[in-house]
Amino acid sequence: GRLFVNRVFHISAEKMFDLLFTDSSFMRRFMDIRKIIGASSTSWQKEASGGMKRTLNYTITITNPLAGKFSTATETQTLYKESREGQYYMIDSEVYTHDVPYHDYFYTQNRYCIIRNSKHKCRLRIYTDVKYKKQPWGLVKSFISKNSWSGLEDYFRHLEAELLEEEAELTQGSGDS
Ligand code: YK8
Repeated sequence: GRLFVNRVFHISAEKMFDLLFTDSSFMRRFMDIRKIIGASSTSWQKEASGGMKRTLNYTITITNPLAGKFSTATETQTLYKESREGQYYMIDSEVYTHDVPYHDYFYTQNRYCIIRNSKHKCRLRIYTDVKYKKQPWGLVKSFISKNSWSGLEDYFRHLEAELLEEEAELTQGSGDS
């Protein structure tokens, strides 16, 4: 896998969780810019294992010429029971893109760690892996991974940039350090 984001933000851990994992205006705006449309989400629900789960459905707009212009996607997010509100959050997200070539071969697993650094700061880590449901032959596998990595890199670079903008707005004149 790859570590796409690893940075300290001047945003509390709790706020970071709210921005990324609730129906926040930040996330709605970000999806708008990425042309991710028709998003719907279940609420966070308690699991027997002690963790929490929610499922999102949306349609992504694709710029890769090798795929169609749109694909529906399902994202299942699991908040691990080891998470501690305001301190430490670990979320695994599995994303299935249903309408891209070879969609029955792969999915994407993203791991988000939000770690409290101080009252107003947290570290965000986003680690991504392309997983295979069935073993494709070598040529297909490298085709899938090459095209997935480029799309994922673009997405998470952009997310990081938007979070930095949000940080600038939030700290604007607040005097927090
Ligand atoms: C989530 C992984 C692959 C897919 C895409 C496929 C190209 C076609 C591959 C063929 C377009 C928001 C991606 C990047 C679309 C976007 C997905 C996002 C960024 C030619 C073999 C959507 C995180 C996420 C996970 C998987 C990404 C797709 O929050 O290249």
